[in-house]
Amino acid sequence: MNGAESLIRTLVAAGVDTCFANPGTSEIHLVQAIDAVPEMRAILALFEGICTGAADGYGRMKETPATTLLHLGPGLANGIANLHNARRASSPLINLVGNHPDYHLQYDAPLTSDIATLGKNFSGWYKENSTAETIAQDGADAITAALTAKPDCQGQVSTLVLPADACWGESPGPRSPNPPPARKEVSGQAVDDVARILDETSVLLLDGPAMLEEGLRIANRIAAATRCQVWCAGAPSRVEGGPGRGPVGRLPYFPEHVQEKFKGVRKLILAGSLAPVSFFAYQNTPSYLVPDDCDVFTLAKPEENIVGALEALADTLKASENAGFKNEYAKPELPMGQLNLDKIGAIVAGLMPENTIFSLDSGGGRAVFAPAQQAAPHSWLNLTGGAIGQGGPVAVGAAVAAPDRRVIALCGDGGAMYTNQALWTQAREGLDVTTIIFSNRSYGIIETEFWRLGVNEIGSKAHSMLDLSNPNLDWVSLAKGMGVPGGAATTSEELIDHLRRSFSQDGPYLIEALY
Ligand SMILES: Cc1ncc(C[n+]2csc(CCOP(=O)(O)OP(=O)(O)O)c2C)c(N)n1
Repeated sequence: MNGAESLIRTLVAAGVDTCFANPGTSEIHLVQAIDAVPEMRAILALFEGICTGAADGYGRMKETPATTLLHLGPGLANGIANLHNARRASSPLINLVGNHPDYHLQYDAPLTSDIATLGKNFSGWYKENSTAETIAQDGADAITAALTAKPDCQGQVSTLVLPADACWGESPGPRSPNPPPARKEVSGQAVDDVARILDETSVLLLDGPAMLEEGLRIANRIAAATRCQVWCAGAPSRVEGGPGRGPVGRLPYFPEHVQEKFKGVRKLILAGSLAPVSFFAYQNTPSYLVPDDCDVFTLAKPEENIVGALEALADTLKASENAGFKNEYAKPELPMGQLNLDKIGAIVAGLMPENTIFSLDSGGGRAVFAPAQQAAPHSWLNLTGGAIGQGGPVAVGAAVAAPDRRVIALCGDGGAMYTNQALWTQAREGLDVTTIIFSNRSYGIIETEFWRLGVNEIGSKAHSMLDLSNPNLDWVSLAKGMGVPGGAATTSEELIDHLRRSFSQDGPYLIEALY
């Protein structure tokens, strides 16, 4: 058996059975090995940012890694923006990147580049000197690393750069999986310290696994027992929402709104989160957003057992099992007439199927968050690292990971153009993804930021850098050209019709919502 096949068999034996691929010549033996191992699913994407974003979405939903398959430095470079988002999401993910053998690198052939400088940027674990002897064990170690929470990288992207001769050389065969890594437990002292100080002036700030169903339920029991508030960080990788999962206040985007929200808060308790900082620097606002008169306590660090710490805290407080919040559905009324952001939010929340997975990008999709909270059970995947073009690719991976659930990608027209090839993979794989394009034909948020930064006139050249018209993007035609049906909506009635049509049929659908 060659090295490539020993690697693929090792991955599959450990449950890593999905590969989002865009290969080239240096990966041919890996392609051949994937072909030879029936349990490994291969999904082609036509741009590497789709492969990396899809692997991120898959990891967030499945909590086990998928792999990418990328072509040397340039292929990896094309995928980096979404690997940055994946690192910020702490997603388990394994990059397989082909490379020239050592003896070929010295000649500086055209595709030679410094892959380490690219790969170490976002990888918690990086290896580039595999041989046919070590490649299978390297694969097992890449999985362990991908599943390990670490304080220094806060992410679990493993990158295995594979010299072609490690793939084609004779190997000793596959390796057994390593034992699964466990999160570090929080000390009883930390739990007791927090239990002593929690009161109505406290905020429990959640992130990471605390945003899943169990963590939210326990946090709301603690809130009911102590009258503290429960907030989540600005962009947790995945938030479980819906009736019965408990209310959670979300930190706003703009720093002055965060400062406003902190009024009256004297104690901030971090549960898997970091103290909030401003997304960008502004001349008249601080970067660090915790007010001077608010003390910060750490219940659990991001790499620790956060849900276990919440459970121990609830036990210490003797918090009742019943957190007291309502377990009822509250579907918004469907509005009529010309679309605006609030109406789109209400319509999507009003019609969303149970257990929808939302994949958020730039654009107006945030308007869906609040109305969806009590409308139906769902998962919400945030834009974690601010690198736009995540929505479509993450939707691909989420749909592959959870084929029995509808995925709704909420994308700005600007952000969606970075990675519109996601539509082609959705069509080819028959994925149940409904894409809503929030079409304002501009880079709207940047225009807003322009005014905030004190620039009170946008000249014609500046305007042309923010304007997406002339020519207008025809999203319905773009989607059709990649095999995805859909339509445009300027009114609530049209949006309602398109959503109903999409939810009544299998496969992808795209709606351009002009507002
Ligand atoms: C990879 C990357 N490139 C550029 C940006 C800067 N950027 C932030 S938002 C934005 C425009 C978003 O436009 P759109 O998706 O149409 O949403 P809108 O702001 O109009 O609601 C850009 C270019 C970014 N965040 N990430």
